[in-house]
Amino acid sequence: MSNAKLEQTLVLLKPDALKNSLTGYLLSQLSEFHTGLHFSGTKIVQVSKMLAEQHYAEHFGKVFFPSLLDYIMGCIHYPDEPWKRRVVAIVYQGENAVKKIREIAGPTNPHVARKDKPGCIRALGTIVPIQDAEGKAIGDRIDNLIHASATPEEAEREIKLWFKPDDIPPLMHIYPTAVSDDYY
Ligand code: 3AN
Repeated sequence: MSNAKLEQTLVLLKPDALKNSLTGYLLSQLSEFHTGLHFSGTKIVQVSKMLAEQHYAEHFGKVFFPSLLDYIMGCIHYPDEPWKRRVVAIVYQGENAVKKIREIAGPTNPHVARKDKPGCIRALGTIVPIQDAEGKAIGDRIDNLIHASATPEEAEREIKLWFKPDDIPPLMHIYPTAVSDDYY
């Protein structure tokens, strides 16, 4: 029997998680033992500006948008080592995958996470003020270690953005896939 009907969600281990060697901890927190979920895809991605803009399209035009792009592209945590600018992108699959991973990730804002849900992943994050050219504070950058899709609809959009169909084993596909006979 395949897992084809089970929900999928996208997780990104962001550059601050890599920089602080938290990847092992995060993977343990998200393991099958804790969540009952399974990997169906994983890759290391050097995030292009186009991918970052597409992923965070809903925040386009907000004051923190440029710093959000720099953050996910790794420019903030690896300013002088461009080869280290990566995220670990993972598709997890299983019953209620979106909700289960959001629970473990916790609230978006690390201050709120520490107050309301101590022990969650984002409780380990930080908030950095953003300044304009004159040094005036204009907003915040939220470094919260992990991205987790917010809804099954968002998960589908994001997984299709980050992964190609053949990055995921055929028996774990949950979205219809066009097949071309031209080259086979
Ligand atoms: P979540 O990541 O919890 O789904 P979203 O989708 O609202 O939250 O935001 C995506 C990312 O955009 C967040 N992880 C955070 O880095 C950044 N972000 C969201 N809201 C703000 C804000 N008010 N100020 C600064 N950064 C924000």
